Amino acid sequence: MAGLTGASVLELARGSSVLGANDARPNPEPSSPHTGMSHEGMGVVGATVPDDRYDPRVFLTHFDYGRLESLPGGGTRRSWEIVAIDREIEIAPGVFFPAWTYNGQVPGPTLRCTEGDLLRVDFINAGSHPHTIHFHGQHPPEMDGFEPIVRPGERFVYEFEAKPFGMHLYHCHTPPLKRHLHKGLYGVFIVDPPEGRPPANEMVMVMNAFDTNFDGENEVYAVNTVAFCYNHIPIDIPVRQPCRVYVANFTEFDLINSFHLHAAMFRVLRTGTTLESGELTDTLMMCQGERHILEFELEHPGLHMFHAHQSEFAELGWMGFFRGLERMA
Ligand SMILES: [Cu+2]
Repeated sequence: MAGLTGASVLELARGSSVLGANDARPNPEPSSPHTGMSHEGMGVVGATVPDDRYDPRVFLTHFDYGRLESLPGGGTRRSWEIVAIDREIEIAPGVFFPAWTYNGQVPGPTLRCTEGDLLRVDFINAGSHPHTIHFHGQHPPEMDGFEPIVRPGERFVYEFEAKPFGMHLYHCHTPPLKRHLHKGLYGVFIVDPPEGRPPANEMVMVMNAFDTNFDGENEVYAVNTVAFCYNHIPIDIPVRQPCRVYVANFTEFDLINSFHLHAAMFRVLRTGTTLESGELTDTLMMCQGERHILEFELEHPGLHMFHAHQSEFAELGWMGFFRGLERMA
């Protein structure tokens, strides 16, 4: 796959029987206007059509805190309803993928709570295959989500205390795991420390990829599902203000993925289970299931590229830009 441009991805994907191409769709951005790149550069032609269930620009900064109840003996219960649904999603302009989703979106909603909360997740399987939700973190094994397998039409309620604080994950754990994960059943699960974290511009980035022709290799790579989405429209952030990115790797089929930031460096809080800033770097390697909090400030205004440092992944969709601004609009 090495060396393919986004345009080639599109041609490749159109050759697949499971994918549709909408030739009537608008083509508002034939290149990246902020970089002046043409088809000789990286990117895709056209744009994905906004979706009522999922927009990567909304997903980036959206945290689902659930429904809150105060418990009689003190403390807080947070509840969510998560429904597994089969759904076709657009992963690049005109490239559709037959996903299995939590609540109709890939990744699933970013669940957020505070250490010590009692969590209740009502899982309903409205999909066509058996699924579960396996949460990372500490909890009784019977709430771990590798069993029971929840069959289509069935439901299961997961209940456990949120701990330890950190950046965690959830995903389906039904065999064959590789297939259930790759189809889109995963999401981010953030447990905040009781005292919270310092204020920052917070974002969630899930590194993922899609095997559009089912050959066991990925054709499209991204953060937050849509190839080059933050390349077409950069993420605006104010300069000299703290930013915090919750990064997770859910890429299937490839052994590692990575996050590389240009023109700035970030501090790594590994697995988010610490309040102490760790290593200062600009490139972080991550295995599937690894997730870390990255904290940084942009010193200078202007475009700061970020991407996988595996060039192949970047060229196939996993790249974008932060745009540092002196003043936010
Ligand atoms: Cu599953």
